[in-house]
Amino acid sequence: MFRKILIANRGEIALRVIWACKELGIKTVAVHSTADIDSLHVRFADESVCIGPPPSHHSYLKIPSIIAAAEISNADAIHPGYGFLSENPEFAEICRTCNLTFIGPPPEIISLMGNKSEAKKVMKKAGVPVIPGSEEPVKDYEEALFYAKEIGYPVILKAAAGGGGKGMRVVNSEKEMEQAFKMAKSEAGASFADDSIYVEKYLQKPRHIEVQILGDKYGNIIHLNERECSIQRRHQKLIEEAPSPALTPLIRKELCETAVKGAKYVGYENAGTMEFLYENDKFYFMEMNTRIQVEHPVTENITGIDLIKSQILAASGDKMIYNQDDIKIIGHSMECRINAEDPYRFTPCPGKISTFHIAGGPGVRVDTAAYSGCVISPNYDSLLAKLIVRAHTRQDCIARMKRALESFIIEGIKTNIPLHLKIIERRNFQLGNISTKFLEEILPKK
Ligand code: MV4
Repeated sequence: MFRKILIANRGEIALRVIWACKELGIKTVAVHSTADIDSLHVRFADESVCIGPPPSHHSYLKIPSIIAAAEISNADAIHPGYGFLSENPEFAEICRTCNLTFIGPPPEIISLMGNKSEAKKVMKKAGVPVIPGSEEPVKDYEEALFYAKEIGYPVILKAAAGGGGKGMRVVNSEKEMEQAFKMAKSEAGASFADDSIYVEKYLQKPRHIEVQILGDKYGNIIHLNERECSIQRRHQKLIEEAPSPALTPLIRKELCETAVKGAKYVGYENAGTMEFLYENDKFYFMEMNTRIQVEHPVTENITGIDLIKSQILAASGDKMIYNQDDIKIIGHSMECRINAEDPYRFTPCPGKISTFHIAGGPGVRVDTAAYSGCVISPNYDSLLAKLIVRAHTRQDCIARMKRALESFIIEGIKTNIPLHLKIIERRNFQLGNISTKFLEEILPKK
């Protein structure tokens, strides 16, 4: 087991990792930018190291500073959290070279899954259903036209190096292709080192359903069921829940077993997520995320498994202690991401929080690094807190979420709590009739 873990992150996820380490008896090292000197992750870690000025590129993304911090503090492993360096294969490789255990899958797997078109290809080979499309990136718009004709319009152009929405263009007809291809390619080139574009059938109103995977170093891989994350805006998830209200037990089993088959095929290890689009009772693999995700607590709630501890144990070489049959779904769980932003304009709203009183009571969990008097910096993402509830049924979860949102007091800055209340009060949300188009359909057009 590790003696000391450095946490290469900030905010609520850095604290979440510290809690897991404390319970496992592992010492912790926080790293922080100068903007985060008063942060709770710095206060609660056993040691802390300042790694640079506020901009992420000069601190939380700066590999040499983080490696140096691990070496001077004599840490034996690094937990990357989510975002920042969590899916950077070079970082995982450098950790390996420096004899620091990267808590996550090996760099080869991060790299493979980082190329979305390669990932699709390997999953197809593994027998996982994928969205119909070009198996390789296309070299020009004429080749894109060829595939589009074959699969039928509308199609979507995606950046192979992308994920999360950047460099995507929907193409409704032949005449839109040339321009859409150029736009997608230049956007991909500007955002990523690689401007390759591939083509796939565009699904009009899919659900986003993802499967949580957990593997050890010895080829034992299980799934921890699915999460539904269809409530998103501009590829930022707002509400996640588990289990998905859309799946029957039969489809759930098929989806989750397919995800495990795919993960086994690539020799996956540690925690990971297979993302699927689900439409007309069929699911299609989209991407695999090789990190712990923001929404992992809803899975912890319905399975009773601590995913962060599981990551640490798996990385240290422990054998999986669960069989698939040990995993049962217990009740329902839902998470609202509380952001420091204008609830309808969606502009970030940094500043000082004057009052911060979290929701509590039965079945409520709040993962946050905020407190009364803390300052939300404009340098980082606007996630302020994750409000997570659990209850026996989805309906009870929604009622619990409503009263928790109403009793969460945040003053001094704007938050999206009013938007969350509006969403969960919608009839279609309550009925579980949601898709990736839900938010766009209920928001006033500007
Ligand atoms: C799609 C799609 C429809 N058809 N691919 C958005 C993020 C990126 N990871 C992939 N995305 C999508 N890919 C096909 N073939 C619709 C989306 C999409 C979406 C997916 C999940 C959650 C929210 C979304 C919002 C808009 C579009």
